[in-house]
Amino acid sequence: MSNLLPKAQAFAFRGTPPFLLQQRVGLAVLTLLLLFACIPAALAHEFKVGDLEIEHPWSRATPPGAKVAGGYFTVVNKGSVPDRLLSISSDISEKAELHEMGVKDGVMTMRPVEGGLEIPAGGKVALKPGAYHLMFTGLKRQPKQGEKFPATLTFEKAGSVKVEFAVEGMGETGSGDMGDMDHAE
Ligand SMILES: [Cu+2]
Repeated sequence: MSNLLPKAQAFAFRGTPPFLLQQRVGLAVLTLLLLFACIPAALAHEFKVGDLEIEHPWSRATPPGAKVAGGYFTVVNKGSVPDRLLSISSDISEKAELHEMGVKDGVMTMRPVEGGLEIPAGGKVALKPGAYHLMFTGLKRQPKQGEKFPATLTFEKAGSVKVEFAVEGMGETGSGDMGDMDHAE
C-alpha cells in the first residue's frame, strides 16, 4: 500500500496548472480517500491452513498467447516450527513453479527454488515481483483482469490449502518491479 501513495501524489500534482494550493491539497486528499476506499476490497482475501496465513494471492492479466503468468502472495507462519511450501497446482496452467530471482554476471535471472521454500517459525515470506514468485507455466488460458482463479498450495507440515488468485491489470507490479522480464525458456 505504501507504494501507492507516491504514485497518487505524482498523479495529483503532475502537470497541473498553478491551482490555488487549497485546490491542489483538496485534490490530493480526494485521491487518497478514493485509494483507501479501494484497498479493503483488494486486500480482503486471505486463507488459513494450520498455523499459516496466506495473504492476498494475486496474479496479472497476460497478453493473448502468453504461456506464463506470475503468482504472488505473502505467507505468515504463526507457529513455532518452520514449514515449507512444496508445490502449487492450478487448472489455469499445466505446471506451477516456485522461482527465485538472482543476479548472474550482472543480468537478472530466475531459477526454480529447489526443495521448497522455507517459511520460518513466527516469520513470513513475501512472494512478489522481482523476488520469490510463482510461475504458472503452460497457461491453458489467459487470466483476465478482475477474475479470480483457484489454486492449491501444498505445505510440508500444514498440508494443502485451496486459495484464489485475484487477477490484476497487466501493468501491476506490486511493491517491487521486475518489468517486462520474459519468462520463456
Ligand atoms: Cu519466474
